[in-house]
Amino acid sequence: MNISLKYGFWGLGMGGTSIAHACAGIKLSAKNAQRPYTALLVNSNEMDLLKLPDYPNTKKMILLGYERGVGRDIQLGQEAFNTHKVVISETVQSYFSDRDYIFISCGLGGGTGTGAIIEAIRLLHTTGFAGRFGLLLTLPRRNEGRKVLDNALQRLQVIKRAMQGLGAIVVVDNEKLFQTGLNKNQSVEDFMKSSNRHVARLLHDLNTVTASYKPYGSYHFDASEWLNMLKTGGCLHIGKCTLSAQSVDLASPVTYMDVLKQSVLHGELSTGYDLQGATSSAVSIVADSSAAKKLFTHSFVEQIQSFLHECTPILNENPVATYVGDKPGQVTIYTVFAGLNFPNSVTELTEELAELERKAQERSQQTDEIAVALAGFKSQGKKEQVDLEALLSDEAPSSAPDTDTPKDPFSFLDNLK
Ligand SMILES: Nc1nc2c(ncn2[C@@H]2O[C@H](COP(=O)(O)OP(=O)(O)OP(=O)(O)O)[C@@H](O)[C@H]2O)c(=O)[nH]1
Ligand SMILES: [Mg+2]
Repeated sequence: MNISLKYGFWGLGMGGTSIAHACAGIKLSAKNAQRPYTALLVNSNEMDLLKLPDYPNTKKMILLGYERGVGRDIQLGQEAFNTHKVVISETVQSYFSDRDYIFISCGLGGGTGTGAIIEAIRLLHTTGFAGRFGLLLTLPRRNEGRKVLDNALQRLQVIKRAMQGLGAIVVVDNEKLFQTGLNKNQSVEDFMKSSNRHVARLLHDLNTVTASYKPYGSYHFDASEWLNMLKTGGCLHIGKCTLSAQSVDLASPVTYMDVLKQSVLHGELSTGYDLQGATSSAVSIVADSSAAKKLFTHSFVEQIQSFLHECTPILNENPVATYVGDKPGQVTIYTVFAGLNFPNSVTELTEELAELERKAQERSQQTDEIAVALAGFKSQGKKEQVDLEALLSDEAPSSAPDTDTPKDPFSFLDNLK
């Protein structure tokens, strides 16, 4: 098994470091335990960083002075990053010096990763990585609350403006993964771990297809074309489906086109893209040698090409590459679209936040019944005391006890022998 590109993953914050760590944990293949990717893990929270097991191909950096985390405060997250920027910059440049492509990985919504991401982009852009890095971003779930949604949207707003000047953005929509992948008996932590492995495996699979399998037929998608897609500004949408070779009947395209269409519609990591805006697309199909002979006919490839053309009518090319793989009886189809706008789940997040803000506003305008009741309450004890003082001063102002110099309660000490 070979890889096309040597990736480096730069994880920021807990979500970002967890995903980067999962990517560094990927082994080349079932037979080869070598780990082909490296990860630099930067977090403020020391405990979260220590929880990730050490591998020879990972490096951890704690943002000293902020070890307890920054509590979802993006200004503080940015400050923590900037405080250590010089050392981070030196580390990034030496640690990633042999890498072909870097992913900045960040769970949007927290303080550390989200606070640091714009600075991290700036850093890579100005230290020799311009044009060969992209973003791996998670979108928060809809129920994560105002602060998290607000943090994520603040950064998405900036990234949207800069989108065309950056590399690919791979969006991992946690809500989508949660809705489609949650096993009801799983804890949230286990779910996160399995979804991080899913992201890591998918990126690795795409990176091996182009380098590991024997091309079948005239066209093949090579590492430089894959790198070009990763260098394309905008979101990268990935679809994947696996069919049993037996279930495919060439005489009836519905036996494979339906599954393929569904896989593009739903996506592996996020959904809701306007595919018509794609600036490039590619399909890679891997089948074992006997299935390849049977399936990879002109009409099969044309069916898939015409589907791609329907999705992206403005593109001149709809490349479909076919390969011979090693999984008996299996056909795997990967579809990739580059140069896309954000998925519509970003719009849904803005709507969710607007709704939460509206509810908060409504709540703050409600009459505070408790405050009203408290304002109307008058202490009887206080009233009596005031009345008594008034009485004393009116009736015998001169005979009032000497209140100016209160009696020293400890004066008896003076008389002790
Ligand atoms: N897919 C995935 N998402 C995660 C994971 N951990 C956190 N997230 C998401 O990332 C968002 C940000 O959370 P963290 O990464 O913990 O935040 P942080 O950057 O460490 O920031 P602070 O803890 O506020 O300092 C969360 O709201 C989740 O939506 C993970 O392991 N996998
Ligand atoms: Mg954290």
